[in-house]
Amino acid sequence: MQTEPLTLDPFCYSEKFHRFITTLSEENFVISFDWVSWQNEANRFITYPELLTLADISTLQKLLTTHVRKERFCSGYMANMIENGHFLAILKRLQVIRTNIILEKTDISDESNMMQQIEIIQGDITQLQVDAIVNAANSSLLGGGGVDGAIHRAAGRELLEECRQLRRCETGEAKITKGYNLPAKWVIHTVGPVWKGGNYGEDELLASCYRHSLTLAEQYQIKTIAFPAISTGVYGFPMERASKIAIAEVHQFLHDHNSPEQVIFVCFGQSAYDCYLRVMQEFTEK
Ligand code: AR6
Repeated sequence: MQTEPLTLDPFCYSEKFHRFITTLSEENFVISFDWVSWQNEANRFITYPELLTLADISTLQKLLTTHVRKERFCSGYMANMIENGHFLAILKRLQVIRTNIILEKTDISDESNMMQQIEIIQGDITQLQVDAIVNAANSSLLGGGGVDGAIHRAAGRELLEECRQLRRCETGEAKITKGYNLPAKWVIHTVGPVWKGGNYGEDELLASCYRHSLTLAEQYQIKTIAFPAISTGVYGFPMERASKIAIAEVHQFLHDHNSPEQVIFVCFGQSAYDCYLRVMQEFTEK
């Protein structure tokens, strides 16, 4: 734990703020950690400040420690962040977590722990260093466009060879292969439903994709898994409806099982990302 005296000058915050920071340090909220790797992590919050609404308690500790330790705070990424007014968001998130703590009378409630296992990011799933990425495939498993095409391109021809041996995969089911040239060790191929207006079992089939993928992940002791927004591209499933199903299914699975440890929803583009964040927010407030 850091024990240095807190120096907030030249940042002239209010008396109330000063008291708040002092309380935090008394509560051991100021911690030691690896500053170098933290720079990258902190950068995510600058690019996507909305992530603050989902930050876990150790991230908040780092954010606040960075802030309290003025010299890092001035020279590093955090300066921009605080100047852009996101510090309030950090405090708000802290307040939410603290309310949970008080309500549950435990360190952190099971529910908030579970929500911390879910992460939403924007990006290209093929770049992720996770144990497994999920592919929104078609039932032939022989590749196609969208995320399927991107995964096959990045993994190389060996992936296609292994997929060929698997033969087919039915809608709502999942099969696993190695990741070959991908940073991810495994690829879980699942086939989402084609959207036909919503009255042809599409919701249940999509939910089944998430359940089967997570079941395979558990069998293969996969700790971190990333999902694209299955069926929302070529297959035309409406994004908001699909993201509600995705979040609800993952939440239920994490509630009923001890693994995987981390589930990442990878959104391709700003509007998908905004949608997931909004749906996740609504879900946590329920
Ligand atoms: N990383 C993350 N998400 C991506 C990426 C990427 N690199 N590329 C696209 N997405 P889609 P589907 C998003 O069409 O609707 C294929 O041809 C995309 O923006 O890939 O399940 C298959 O072979 C969208 O939100 O999959 C099938 O024939 C989501 O991934 C068919 O498409 C899913 O879009 C499957 O259609």
